[in-house]
Amino acid sequence: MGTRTKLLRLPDRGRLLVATDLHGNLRDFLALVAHFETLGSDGHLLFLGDLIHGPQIPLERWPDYPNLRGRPYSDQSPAILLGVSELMSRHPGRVFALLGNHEHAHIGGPRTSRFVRDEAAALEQRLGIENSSWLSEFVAGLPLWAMAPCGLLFSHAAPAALLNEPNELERIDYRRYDRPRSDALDAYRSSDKADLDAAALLGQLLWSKSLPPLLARQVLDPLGLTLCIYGHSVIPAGYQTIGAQQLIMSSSFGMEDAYKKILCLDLAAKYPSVTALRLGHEIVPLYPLPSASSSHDRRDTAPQQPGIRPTRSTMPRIRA
Ligand SMILES: [Mn+2]
Repeated sequence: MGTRTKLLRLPDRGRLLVATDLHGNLRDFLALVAHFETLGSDGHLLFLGDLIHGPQIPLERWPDYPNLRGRPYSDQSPAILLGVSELMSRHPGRVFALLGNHEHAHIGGPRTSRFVRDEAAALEQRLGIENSSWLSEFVAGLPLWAMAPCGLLFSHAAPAALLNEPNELERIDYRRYDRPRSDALDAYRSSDKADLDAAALLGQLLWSKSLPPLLARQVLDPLGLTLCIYGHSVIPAGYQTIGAQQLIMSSSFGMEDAYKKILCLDLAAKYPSVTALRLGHEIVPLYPLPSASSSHDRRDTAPQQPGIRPTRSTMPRIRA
């Protein structure tokens, strides 16, 4: 896989915005970009996966789907991929995305079928051959975990992996996975770590909904980390803590606007437990949008960056 790594190491200074599970919601993506732009030149942005695959049903039929809370939208995954790619090339080393199970579906993972029978096939049909090939390359290069010196572990789903050291993640091949069983964690807990098959590990890492508090400690302690933060599940209130070391967040999908949450963190700080993540400080509502005068970074009054202009892109042009 060349220089591709499954583990992203975040810097030890600057601000970090974190959002998860956009599922093709372009309006929420642009709201997030507005937050990012208030951070100025030391801002970083991390997506915890599932950028893509949103509802493709007529807006007036939303009431027929009880899981579709919030303001109706139509999937705009192609525009989000273009936007993320544009942000990454405009802000090198400051914009990151982790692999979610919906991205994984494009490179051999289980085909997701929340809105159509095969969401990966449906999106690739919209993208066309050239852009689908770009998408596979992009997804294959996404890391699974991000670690920050401030004590945080980020992942898409619950980080259900007892690693002795984080480089063990590199054994994973995204093309090989085992679908997790409901008892996978128990089996894993009692098994010898060295024997854990990398394919089983990948399945657990992309699909586990949460960890028991004791297991979270066993995951984090060997890595010298204090807190894990992930998405994947819809939390109607926007976030939920489990014990002292886990925060599940919901930024977009399945949410009412008023409850959508993002994180705004100080990479130079220390976060010893979930109580260090305070509503209104580290846990920030996605809406209302930040005004020009309010900045997440109280030390920085750098001028705002211009908005997204699709002028230069590493991604081929998308068909309408
Ligand atoms: Mn997911």
